[in-house]
Amino acid sequence: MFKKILIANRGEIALRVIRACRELGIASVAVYSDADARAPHVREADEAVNVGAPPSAESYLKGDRIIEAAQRLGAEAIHPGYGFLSERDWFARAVIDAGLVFIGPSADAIAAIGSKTAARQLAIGANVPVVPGTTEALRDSADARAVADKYGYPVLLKAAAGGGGKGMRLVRAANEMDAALDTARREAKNAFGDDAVYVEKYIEGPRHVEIQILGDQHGTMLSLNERECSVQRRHQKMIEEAPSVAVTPGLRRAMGDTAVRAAKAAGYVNAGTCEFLLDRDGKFYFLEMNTRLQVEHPVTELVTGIDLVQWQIRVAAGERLPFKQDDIVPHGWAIECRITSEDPANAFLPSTGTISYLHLPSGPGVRWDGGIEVGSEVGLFYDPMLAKLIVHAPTRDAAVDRMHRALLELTVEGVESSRDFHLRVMEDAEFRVGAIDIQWLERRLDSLLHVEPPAETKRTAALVAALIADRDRQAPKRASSASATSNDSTNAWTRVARLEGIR
Ligand code: MV4
Repeated sequence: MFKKILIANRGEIALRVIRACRELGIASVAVYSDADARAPHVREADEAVNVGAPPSAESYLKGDRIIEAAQRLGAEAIHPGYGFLSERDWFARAVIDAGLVFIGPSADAIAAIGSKTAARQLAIGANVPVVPGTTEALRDSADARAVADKYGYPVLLKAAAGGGGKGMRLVRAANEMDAALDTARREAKNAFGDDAVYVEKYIEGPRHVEIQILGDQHGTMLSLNERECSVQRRHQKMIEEAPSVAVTPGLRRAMGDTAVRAAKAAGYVNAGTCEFLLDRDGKFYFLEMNTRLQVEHPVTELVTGIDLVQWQIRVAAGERLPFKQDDIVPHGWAIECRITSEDPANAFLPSTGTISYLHLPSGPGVRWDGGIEVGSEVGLFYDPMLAKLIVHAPTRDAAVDRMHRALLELTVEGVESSRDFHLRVMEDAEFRVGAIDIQWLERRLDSLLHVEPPAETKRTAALVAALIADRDRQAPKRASSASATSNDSTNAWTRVARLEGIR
């Protein structure tokens, strides 16, 4: 086993990896930018190295500097977390060339899976169902129309080098093709430096269901079953759960076997994820493969009982997986909410500031994977995800109730957060029964943001507002005009109640 690992990341995922290291008796090295000198991951690691200025391009993306730090401090392996350098094949290669271990798949596997058209070809070769469409880049719009006629409208244009929805364009009829192809090419060129675009048949109203896989270096490749990730906005997932209400035991086996076949065909080792669209008829289609640990890995950990980060480290050190596929049975239900510093009432605009107060949920079945504390500065340099709140309970109903309870316990002050938005989702009747697809959140957003607060909250808010008004009448010079006189929005009332009443 390794004696020391460098973690090429920040925030909650750096802390998550530090925790795994500590449990395995491995020393941890953090890296940090000037903006993160006092961040929790720097304090919690055994050692820490400054790698540059606040912008990611000048610190967390400086692969050479990070590798040099690992060598200098005697780390034997690098864990990339997610985002930043985690899916850059050149970084994985540079780590190996420096005589270190990259905790993840091989550089060649990352490169092969990174191209969407190459991944589709690989999937087809492994008898993995893909969405009907091409595996070659389109030549021109006449070519595109000919292909679309073959599969039938609507079709989607997708960037060959892409992923995550960039360079994607829906085409409903032939007369839209020219303009859509131009736009898709321009977006693809800007985002990936490659304007190659291909065509897929458009699948209407599917779910996003993904399979977690885990493989060792001795030929064992396992499916750790599905996660349901349909609740997302503009390709940003907001809520994930495991298992999925749409997946029967038979479908779970079929999707798991498929994901394992795709991973083996790619020569994959370590943890990875196969993304699928699951249509209304229960048919599934391979979309793409993510060659990293994912943000939502905790829901899989809670229902399988397998510590994914520990096993990433252990298989990277050459250990064998001791599990058999039949041992992996989901237990209960897990839900994760991504708590972000975004203002749902204001089009999810990122909010900045200093965390001035923080009360964390706890109690039965509650897990907080966070990267913030009181005093943390939340700026615009990095991702707005502050933490993940994850719950585990025997059934989906109990998990939704538990998440609602845990969100009620959570207070974040100093920045706007998605907490109230997540509460509204837990109260939503459609979410409650799992009637969700990839368009559900955007369809439902307006009504979610304009619900009446519960009677209990309004009563508390009214009481507190009356007390403040009374205080202000007695001491007019100390009056805070903002709180006592605002009567236009229930938000201001609930904020007053939370600030003054509950604390
Ligand atoms: C699709 C699709 C419908 N039909 N492909 C979005 C990002 C990229 N990973 C693939 N995406 C989609 N591909 C076909 N043929 C719908 C989406 C899609 C989506 C997929 C997963 C999760 C959320 C999504 C939101 C909008 C569109």
